[in-house]
Amino acid sequence: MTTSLPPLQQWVDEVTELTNPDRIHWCTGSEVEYEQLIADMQATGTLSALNQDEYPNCYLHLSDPTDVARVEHLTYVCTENKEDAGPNNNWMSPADGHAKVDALFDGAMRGRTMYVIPYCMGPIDSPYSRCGVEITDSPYVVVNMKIMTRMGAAPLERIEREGKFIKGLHSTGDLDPERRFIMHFPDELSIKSIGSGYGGNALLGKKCHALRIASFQAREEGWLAEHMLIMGLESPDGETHYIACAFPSACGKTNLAMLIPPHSLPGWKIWTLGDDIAWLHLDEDGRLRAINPESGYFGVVPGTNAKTNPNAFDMIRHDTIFTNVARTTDNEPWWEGKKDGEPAFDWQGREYDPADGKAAHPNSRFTVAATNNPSYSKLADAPEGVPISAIVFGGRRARLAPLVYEAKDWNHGVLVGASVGSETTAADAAEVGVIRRDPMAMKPFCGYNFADYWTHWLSFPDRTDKLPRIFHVNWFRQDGEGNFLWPGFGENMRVLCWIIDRCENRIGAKETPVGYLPEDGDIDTSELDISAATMRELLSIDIAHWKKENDHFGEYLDGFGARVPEALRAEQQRVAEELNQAL
Ligand code: GTP
Ligand code: SPV
Ligand code: MN
Repeated sequence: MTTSLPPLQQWVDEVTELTNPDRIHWCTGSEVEYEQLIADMQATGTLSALNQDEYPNCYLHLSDPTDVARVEHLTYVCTENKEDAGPNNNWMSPADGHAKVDALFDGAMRGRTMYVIPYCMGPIDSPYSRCGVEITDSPYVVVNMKIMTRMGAAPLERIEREGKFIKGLHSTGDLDPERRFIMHFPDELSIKSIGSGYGGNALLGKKCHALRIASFQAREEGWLAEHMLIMGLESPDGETHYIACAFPSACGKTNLAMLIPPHSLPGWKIWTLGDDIAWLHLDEDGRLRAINPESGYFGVVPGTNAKTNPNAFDMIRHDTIFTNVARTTDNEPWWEGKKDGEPAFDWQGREYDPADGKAAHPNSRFTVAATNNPSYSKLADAPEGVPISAIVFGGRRARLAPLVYEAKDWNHGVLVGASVGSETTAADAAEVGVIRRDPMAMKPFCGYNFADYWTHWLSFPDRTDKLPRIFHVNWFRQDGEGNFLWPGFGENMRVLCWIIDRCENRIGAKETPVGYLPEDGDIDTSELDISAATMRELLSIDIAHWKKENDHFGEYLDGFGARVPEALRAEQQRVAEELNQAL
């Protein structure tokens, strides 16, 4: 297979010339191709089969131990003007960026096969979908892209018809962190990534294309590319509301997107459309509609068990690629929080010794087709997407943020999203557990200056009066001893019910300087072992602490200088004044 599209053929030829592969393989996306790659990788030791009786078609990949997470410090946005990338991104000029990585790509595929992967982000027949081509020398990337995207012959046909595609060049290089770079060239609609084989660094359709490049395009074209799950909540009388939720990496999107409601809420049903990325467009009626550009999940494994996330626990029992988990003596995958079995070998393939640390890497992941999910929504394939009733921001905050609150209006909601703070997690290679600003959960993923991004968000009320309501949740509030105050997981449904009631104007709320909070008793806690005092604590607002937070956010905005939109400043100052009055 080659292509009838000259610019694509020309780019493949250029890359061939630069990287010098032994062979070129154009991916068709067929099952036969997938199985052949799985067999090849078992032969080379890149993958090993897990217990096929208990975990049919499940395989384990162990990364290089220095290559187990995204690397924000090595991720760049290359624009002519540094200000366009903004203080939120590492910057290089396009010329320097190309020079830096092209030197590393020179001859990088010698002795290897070069795979050409045409892919489509979003339903193949959706006007909202966008295509790309990833060139890689990693068969692990190919099989992951097969699960995570619509890949192969059908996307190639669309690319040839439209003549448009994002160029993504990837090589694992020598996996030396000193020679690892993830470069984005938004003006050229291209990506170059070298030196990592891991997830968001290497599966270029995901964070590189569907968030960094797409967010840049979305601003120019009037839509949004966001780090959001999409889920449907079907009530006992059969009415379904769709919501989109942005939480930072490893802060609960996958788990929320496929939760099973508690027994005390009979008749409610959850439908999953996506667990990580949403593309949001205004439709002709002015409603915000979402599609999930992905077709699979690259989800955090630790913590997944039959109680916390039964849908995920079932879906990763077959046809799943595990990355960096541990194994039992029976060759079953094992991870912290599995609540079943014992580790025999750790994520580096060594005999398990607790002195070496955790058995599974905290950022170990499963790759699985979305259709494996028992709560998969067929509308995930609908070209028109689904209408969004509520946008929900959230973070991992031991203190401060209450279980749930609602923004007063869209502009206030933009402030709420922009001021998301969260404890860092193992999803990035940097330090874990420190609170940082993660606006809209997009700190690692916004492909341009955050100040311009907030301006873009604030432009939506000029275009429609049918925008969704905006909320904030926090499942991670702790007591003095470090225990979570809220049970989380399926019980989060109780909070989502309040959100839907608010959207439908079925319930009142308490007005505070930070937003609308549930009245006592309005979050249904029936059959839940939680005291009224704990609920009060979960829904309490510490005005002095919020004042500090608001001041801190004001200083953070200062770092973006004159580009910060006036309306965001005004919101921050309005809340500051309300907090002062309440003090
Ligand atoms: P990315 O894929 O990195 O973008 O992350 P994500 O937002 O999809 O996070 P995910 O759902 O995988 O959750 C990450 C970790 O948080 C897992 O270890 C979960 O077990 C844990 N977690 C998820 N939801 C909850 C919750 O409601 N309460 C508590 N205490 N932990 C949760
Ligand atoms: C995240 O870190 O937010 C992820 C995993 O979803 S990765 O694909 O590596 O970005
Ligand atoms: Mn993510």
